[in-house]
Amino acid sequence: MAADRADVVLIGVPKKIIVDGLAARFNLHVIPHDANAETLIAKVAPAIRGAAVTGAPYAMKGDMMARFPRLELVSSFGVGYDNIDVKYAAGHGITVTHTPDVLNEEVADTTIGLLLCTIREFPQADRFIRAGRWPKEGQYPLSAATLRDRTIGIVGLGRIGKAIARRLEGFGVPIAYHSRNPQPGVAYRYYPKLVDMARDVDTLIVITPGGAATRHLINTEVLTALGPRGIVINMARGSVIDDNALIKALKDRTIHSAGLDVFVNEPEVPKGYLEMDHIVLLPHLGSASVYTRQKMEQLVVDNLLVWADGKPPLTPVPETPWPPQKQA
Ligand code: 8YV
Repeated sequence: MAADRADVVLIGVPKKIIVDGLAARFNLHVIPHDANAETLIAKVAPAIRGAAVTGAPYAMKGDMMARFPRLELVSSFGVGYDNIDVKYAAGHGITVTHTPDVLNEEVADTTIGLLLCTIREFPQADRFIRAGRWPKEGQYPLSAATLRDRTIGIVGLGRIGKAIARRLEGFGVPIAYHSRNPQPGVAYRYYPKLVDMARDVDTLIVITPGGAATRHLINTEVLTALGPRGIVINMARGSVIDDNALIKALKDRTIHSAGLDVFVNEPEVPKGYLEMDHIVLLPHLGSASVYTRQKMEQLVVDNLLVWADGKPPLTPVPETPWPPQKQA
């Protein structure tokens, strides 16, 4: 059914491309982040047929979806959608879309940047100059780690994992991967068990979806297997790492270092990480360029526009295939 001028809510940060793109076609209701939110939701809820969610920490859980009885489509910003209750959506005939592919290369670029910064200590060296230490202390110490003698294990060889692996091929380092199933047509060594891969490599790049299935995948057992040369790069979700285990391993130096782009309670970062100078922390920058974010925003809009034309949404998540099927 075509949905011209359908009522659509926007939950999250009112990003310009999304607001302009949706307001041109729908009755758009931007939910404010103040005491007026409840009043507006209560007023518009019966008419709402579409929603745009502009990324974590904003979410669309089942209790929120339940407030919109005519809801058909949730267009979510970001490739990860652990902030959206897709199980509830699947059970209620609601399609969820996300923004895959348009960010693959950017996130892969950021991963390589974070990897090199972590291995070669570039942020620490920058701080060394700014603190006026170079003239006093002489050359910044040689980095204990190098990419030259490393073996990389990628945790999650999806679209972004493959883009990272392609780049690493250019660096001439051996690559292995762990995921639930082996990937067809991939020559890298596959490990069905993460702990076995951790034992054989010294660098883990984590780029697997978040959510319950991967919670605390990187735990004490995996970090112990990784060993004292170990480096963990997390580009996935904070939930994938057991922070207590990682902080302890880093403090005790039972692994070498870590580069973290994501955290469980963003923008809060555990104090244990902030206190350590030998790791690298980024404020969730994976896809964060104007160029890539514009493409992601446009895809949020386009999914709603094609749905409004009665056509299949462009990028539904696998849990809610199109056309939607209401459970009996
Ligand atoms: C976004 C991301 O920064 O796409 C994702 O899953 O983690 C990032 O690209 C995030 O969605 C913004 O909330």
